[in-house]
Amino acid sequence: MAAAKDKASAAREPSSDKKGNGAATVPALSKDQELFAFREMLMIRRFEEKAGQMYGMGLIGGFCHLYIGQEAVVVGMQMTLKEGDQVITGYRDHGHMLACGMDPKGVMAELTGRAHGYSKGKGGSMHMFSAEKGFYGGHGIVGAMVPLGTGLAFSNKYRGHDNFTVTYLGDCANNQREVYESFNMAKLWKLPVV
Ligand SMILES: Cc1ncc(C[n+]2csc(CCOP(=O)(O)OP(=O)(O)O)c2C)c(N)n1
Repeated sequence: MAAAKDKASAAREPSSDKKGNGAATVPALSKDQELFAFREMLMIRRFEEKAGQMYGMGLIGGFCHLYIGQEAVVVGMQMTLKEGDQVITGYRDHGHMLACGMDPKGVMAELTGRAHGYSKGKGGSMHMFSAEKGFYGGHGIVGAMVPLGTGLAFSNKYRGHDNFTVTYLGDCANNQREVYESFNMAKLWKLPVV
């Protein structure tokens, strides 16, 4: 037990190897950052639990893809971004919207088809946007966010903006043609792809 505890605390120590040569690197988060991350993840989890419940009750029409279990992915990524960076994803998008700082009430209003939802109640779970918060959807077509995200990244370069575009995709999108075409375009436009 003691050994397991030691291992757990050692894993949380920031790595001194900044180059990550062979060693796993753990970001050094302050207590405030950890609390922020925890609150964000919990907010997403509670939102999704409620959305799932409401979907089961027939209060949400159309599709409703939940992000339960992946909260750390969007919260961690979001904490690395700065003002003006963009985020785009597929249809499993509630967690991304909340992590981007979109109003949970606006997202829930959209899910329940209300006029004050992010797409005036006409888009639903898969189609919400907020350019103000840097969130570019919400796309129902598997893989479609990749060329769109590449276009966003190109717009940053074209306009001389020092910004980053995060494009999320599921593993099922990996063999879609447009993903490879996007990589080719990114190469042609000399966009740094991480
Ligand atoms: C071009 C296209 N083909 C098929 C579908 C139907 N479809 C909806 S969800 C899905 C699976 C997607 O899996 P993945 O991208 O791994 O995302 P996950 O649901 O696992 O988060 C498919 C094939 C679609 N929406 N778009």
